[in-house]
Amino acid sequence: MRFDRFFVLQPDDAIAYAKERGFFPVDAELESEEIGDGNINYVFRLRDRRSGRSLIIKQGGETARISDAFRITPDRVRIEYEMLKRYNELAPGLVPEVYAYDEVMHAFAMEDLSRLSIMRRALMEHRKLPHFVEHITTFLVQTLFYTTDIAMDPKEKKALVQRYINPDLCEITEDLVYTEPFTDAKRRNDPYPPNREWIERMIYGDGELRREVAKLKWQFMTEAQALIHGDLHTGSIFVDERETKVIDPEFAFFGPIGYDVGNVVANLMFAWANAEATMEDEAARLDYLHWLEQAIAGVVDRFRAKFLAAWHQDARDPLARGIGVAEDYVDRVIVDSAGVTGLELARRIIGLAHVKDITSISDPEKRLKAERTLLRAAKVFIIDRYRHLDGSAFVVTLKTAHREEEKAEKRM
Ligand code: SR1
Ligand code: MG
Repeated sequence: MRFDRFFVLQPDDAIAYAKERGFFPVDAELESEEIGDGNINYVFRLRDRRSGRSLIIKQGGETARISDAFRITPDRVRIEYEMLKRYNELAPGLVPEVYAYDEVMHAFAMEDLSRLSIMRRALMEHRKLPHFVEHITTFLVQTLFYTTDIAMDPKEKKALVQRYINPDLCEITEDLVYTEPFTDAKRRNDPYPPNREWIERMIYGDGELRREVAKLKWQFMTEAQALIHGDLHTGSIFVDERETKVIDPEFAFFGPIGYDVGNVVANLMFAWANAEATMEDEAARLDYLHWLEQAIAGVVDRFRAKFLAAWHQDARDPLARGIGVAEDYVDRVIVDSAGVTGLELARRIIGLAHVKDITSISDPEKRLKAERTLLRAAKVFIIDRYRHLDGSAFVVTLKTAHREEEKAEKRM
């Protein structure tokens, strides 16, 4: 057999593999394209010219695609496959279907979603997504609340904690999201050169910021609150005007719920900064920014409302029924989400894994302004996270940072 030992597939290998595994008949006229644009894995789209049927094969190598410096266990592919199956049960319709996992080739097959767009691209085209807030908050509550000790049998939950221990991928997040953006500890940060000096002064030079980041990092490393996605940015979501599908849960493990919520919120803010910098028509720009602000606030507020509803309906722990217990719990999750919003904003600007929303801003002055606005907001989200308890507080921090950056620009 050709596929009884691991190697990284090329597009032609993927055709042979898909036929051998029975995903297509041997006489199918397959075309194969590697379409992965993430930092870590390889993604092949296979399509039968005759029937039009298509399928995705996703494969993980022993190092990250972005750099061989990241050696990461291929067991992450098993985690991703199992998570997608679990999500199909917890949040049906909001993830792709998955078909088969191969532990030798570190690959699995899943539904082709190419009728949809990667959300980051859709937002950079300034498309409004009328159902996104409802879909993503349902996804968040279904996958997060229902994997906490409040909703699960604690022993079953502990067995899952063991099953989804994910040390290599957690290490990437601990380094790239928590440590390096605030210290440049491994000397591999990659700030936009005209912004380097500002970042050294305003970010690396801020002791209070580092102290609060340290608390958030220990929380990420120790709080097995729920089975989180672990990388829920807008490159991990497919959308159109009707559908939303979450992909890529290879960073999943039992961690703080706010990590997922904060990632969604921060990535809507990257879209906000992109629209602010690139939309020339003022009326269209203001309209789109308003839609994004409503989406940011909506994610926080609808998450909170649905989380409380799920709690009041399905909490199993007798202590969870006490007056105010659910509200205190969800308030803390929102505060944690604010902290993570700040971390994600900072790391995508300062660290080595950037986002196109920002790097594609071609006017240097506008890119600087976008970056500094988001970094000012990031500091407030991290240091003053306790005063972010509802969606409007998140929007106020973003818009205040924008006004402050405008004032600072005028003083220069
Ligand atoms: C080496 S991986 C860099 C980043 O890409 C992934 O999507 C995660 O966001 C990770 O931090
Ligand atoms: Mg990914």
